[in-house]
This record gives sequence, C-alpha cells and structure tokens, in this order.
Amino acid sequence: MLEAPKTEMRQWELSSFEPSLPVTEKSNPITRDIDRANTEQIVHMLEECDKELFEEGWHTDSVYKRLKNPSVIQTMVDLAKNVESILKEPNSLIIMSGCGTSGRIAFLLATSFNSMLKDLQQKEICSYIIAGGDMALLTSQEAPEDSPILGADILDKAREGKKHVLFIGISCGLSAPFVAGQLDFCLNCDVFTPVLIGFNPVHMARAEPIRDWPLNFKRVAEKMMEKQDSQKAFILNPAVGPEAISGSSRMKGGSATKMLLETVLWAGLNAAYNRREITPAAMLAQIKMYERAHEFTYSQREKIAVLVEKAGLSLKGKGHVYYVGWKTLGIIGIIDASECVPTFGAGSEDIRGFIYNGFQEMKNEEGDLSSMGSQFRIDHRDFVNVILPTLSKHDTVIFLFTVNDDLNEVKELASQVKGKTSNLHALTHDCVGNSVPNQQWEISTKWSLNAISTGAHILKGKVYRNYMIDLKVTNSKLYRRAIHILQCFTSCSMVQCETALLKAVYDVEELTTEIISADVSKHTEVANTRDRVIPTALVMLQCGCSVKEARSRLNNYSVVRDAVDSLLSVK
Ligand code: F1P
Repeated sequence: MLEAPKTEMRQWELSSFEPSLPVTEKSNPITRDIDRANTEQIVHMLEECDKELFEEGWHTDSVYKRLKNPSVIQTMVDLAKNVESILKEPNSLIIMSGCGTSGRIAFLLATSFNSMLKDLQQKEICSYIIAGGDMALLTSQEAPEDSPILGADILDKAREGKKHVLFIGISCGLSAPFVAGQLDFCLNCDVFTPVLIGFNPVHMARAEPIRDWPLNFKRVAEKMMEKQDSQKAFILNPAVGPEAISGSSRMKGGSATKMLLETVLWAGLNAAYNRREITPAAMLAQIKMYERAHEFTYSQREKIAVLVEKAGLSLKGKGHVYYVGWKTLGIIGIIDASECVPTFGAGSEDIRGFIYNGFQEMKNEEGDLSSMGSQFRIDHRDFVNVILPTLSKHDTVIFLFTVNDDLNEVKELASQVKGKTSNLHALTHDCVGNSVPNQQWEISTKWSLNAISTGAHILKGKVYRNYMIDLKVTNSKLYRRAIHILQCFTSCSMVQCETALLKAVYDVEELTTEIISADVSKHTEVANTRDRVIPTALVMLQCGCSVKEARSRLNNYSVVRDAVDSLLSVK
C-alpha cells in the first residue's frame, strides 16, 4: 500500500463543525465572505476550494478519506478491472445514472466513452440514465429525483436482454432516492455489479425516510458496503470538502465525478485494448494530470476574473451571457448554463449555451429536442437566427473551442458577433507538445465556466455569505436545505422555519390542514412556480410579518443579497 503523508486537519473536518450536516452540505470556511469579495478574490477562493479535490494525506483524527487516499485508489483499480472484463464479455453493458449534474456528467462520459469504443471498432456498450430524461440535460427537472421506483423501472428497461451490467449510480450527496432505488434493484439481481459514487462517508448518507419505500439512501449504502469485501458491489466516496457555495454539487461534486469515472473507464479501456496494466500508480498519475490542469487553469486567474466581471455586469444590467462552443466544450457550456436556473433562481434566458451542430453533436439518446421550447434551441444556427439580431453591448459572448476545431468557422462566427458587440471573449485550449488530451480541456473549461457563472451570480447579489439564498425549492433535498438556511440565519426553530417556508410557498397567511398534511412532493411542485421563496420566509421570520408584507418589503430591493443583508440587521 502507498503511504500517505500526514497533513493539517481542515476546519470542516473537525467533528464539531456543523455536525448535523454531511460534507456535501456543509459551508466551506474558505468562501465564508465570498459575497463581499471582488472578482479576483472570488476566483481565488474558488481556486482554493477546488484545490481541496487534490489534497494529499490523512489525519489520524479525521474520519474522512481523500481522493488520493490508498483505499480510494485501490477501489478505482478494482473498478477499472471490472470495466476491463465487462468490455471483453459479450452481451454486457455499462450504465451510468444520476440526477441533475450527476446525470449530465453520466451523459457526457457515456457518449465520450462510446465514441472511443467506436474509434477502436468496438461495440458501443455504454449508456446513461438521467432522472427526468433528456430534457433534464438542458433544463432543471428535479422532481423525478425523489422517486426510487421510477429509477428502478427505468433501469430495468435499460438492462433488458443483457447478461452482465456494470451499474454506476452517482449521487454526490449520497442522497438521491432515484439512485437509491436503482442501487437497491441491482443488489437484488445477479445481472448487476452496482457501484455508488458520491462524496460523503456512508455514515453521512441521507437517512430521511423515502415516501412509499421501505428503505432510505443510507440503508442502501450500508447494504452495498456489506458486499464490497467480496467485490459484489463498490463504493467510491472520497471526501473532497464542502462546496464553495453550500450544497452546490455541480461544482466540486461534478468535477470529482468526472475525474474519477474518466480515470476508471479509460484505464479499463486501455487495459482491454492497449494492454496497459491497471495499477495504483497509473491511477495516481492520471489524477495528477488533472491536478496540473487545475494549476494551469487557475494560473489564468486574472483572465477568468475579467470574464467574471463582464458576465456579472451583463447579469446586473439585465443582459445575457452566451456560451458558444464546439464539440464537448459546447456541452460543458450548455450544462453550466442550465444549472444556473435551479442554483441561483436565474431566468432560463440569463445564461445560455450553444453547440456547433446542435443535437447531432450532443448524440443524446432522445435526439433532437429543439421543438420543446427556446431552452432546447442549442444549435449555433439558433444563436445566429434568434440571438444575434438582438445582441447588444449588455450581453457577454464567450466562445469555447480548441485548436482541433475548425478555426475558419470560429473566425466567421466571431466576425458576425463583433458586428453587434465588442463584448466577445474566448476560452481556448492549445496543445502543449501534443500531450494535452480532451479530458484536461473539458475539466479546465468546467472550472472556468463554473467560476464565471457562480461569480457573476455573486456579483448580481444571488448569494448571501456562501449560501444560495434564492435557490428553487424543487425536490426534497432542496426543501430540507431551504429549512436549514432559514435556521442558520434566524434564531427560529425548525418548525417555525418550515411553517414560514410553507406559507411563502403557498402564498397564504395561515396554513390549512390540507397543506400541513400534504407530502413534500406537493410542496416542491408548488414551490417550482414561485419566486423568492426562501427570502420571503426569511423576512417573515426576521420581522415577524405576514407573507404579503414580506413580499412587499422584498420588492423594495432589486438585489436579493441587499434585502437579506438589511433585513437581517433589523432587531
Ligand atoms: C443531484 C442534484 C444536483 C442539483 C441539485 C439537486 O444531487 O440534482 O445535481 O444541482 O442540488 O440535486 P446528487 O444526487 O448528485 O447529490
């Protein structure tokens, strides 16, 4: 076994630090004042947070294993060997599944892995499941996340006729009932080897009861743990530290998922077809490559800060941010843009992504979705036809491409944009000695865009301290998070906070018995149709006022952070 060095314990690792919360929901001490920081400081804080992904070593008092921990690396080796053998078996399948960002990463990896298999003239045996179907790749469909039965049913259909399936269920918070249902289904059926990916220790998995289901996530994870020794199930769950914006698993959670799974899948593929040995050293070498990509990306921190500033100005001035990308970088842009709606309560038009050749390039299973509405028009042609005519200096346009793309096309589109605005920028990637693979370009683009969209929303005042105070309360996890945020900022009890939240959700001054007895799924369905739910409840609690009055007080502020800031100082 590799010996890891001892390190200092991080504040969030202390057992006394926010003890009721799992790592993925804790607030990161690094970003405590991110809402008051300038753009350079914002980018620097995000850099420090992302750096925790690669932290080495261990501390005897810490209950957490980090990504480079020998036992994590060994699980990756075991998994890669499973990938290798499944690639060699006839009639086998690899399925990756998740909700929200986790499902989007599953999609990205499955399509990239399949195209590598195709290049090697092998069968494309990888597929993905995202809760809410392909619509959820581009828009927030958070409700299906709460159904374990739906998850299991979809998986049952996807595996039809297969003899052996490697199922990889991703839930950063070890929390999504949709994924729990699938993993439990796997545990009861010999066809599957189930794998759980997430970023909390098993004892911190979500223990909340699930409606109409006998188990909870934690129980399923424990059942998997029992099978881990005999390699009948695997759990890959290093702790990578709290998110920069509390609970925003699209950031570190998404990046860690991408790095871990890519490393495992690519190692399995190289072993199967290029006779490369799967070793702990090879896994570590790949992770170090991502670490270099992290260092390189943030060595451009001043340039990223400029883009944060520009994007922030656009959002503040009611303009837009458009990512115009080529190939997988286009997909990364579309994913980043789509996540802003649930994360920050942003409008769907605020930040949008486009990709050259649209759905043909996406290669998603349900094909062209452009007829479903404007959020699904993602082709450069849509950008040219619909956005370009309306483009103004208030909008920020960011091109995403690499030296491998058709630079004439890039130039041609750039000159059209320049005719409308000078606020055009590019995130481009070059080859250093031809040794920089796609994975580094993708993760680097992800970090940069996460920084730009998060930073811009901070500048717009959508974040208070390091909490997304205006998130959309659209599933049970977010419902619990909303109550926790209210408790954090008021001295009120959980019951008082939930009562205020429900009044804000239903827009009523008194809760009826019908509301009180309704299920969380009903509350989240209604919350999806309302704006500023958490801020409204916060004002009610803080000022002891009615929903109507809270809403009218909030209307005096165009910036949510300013409203919260001034109202929290009210005695
Ligand atoms: C899944 C997820 C997130 C999304 C939001 C709601 O989380 O859909 O991707 O940003 O927080 O939950 P997880 O199952 O990966 O923890």
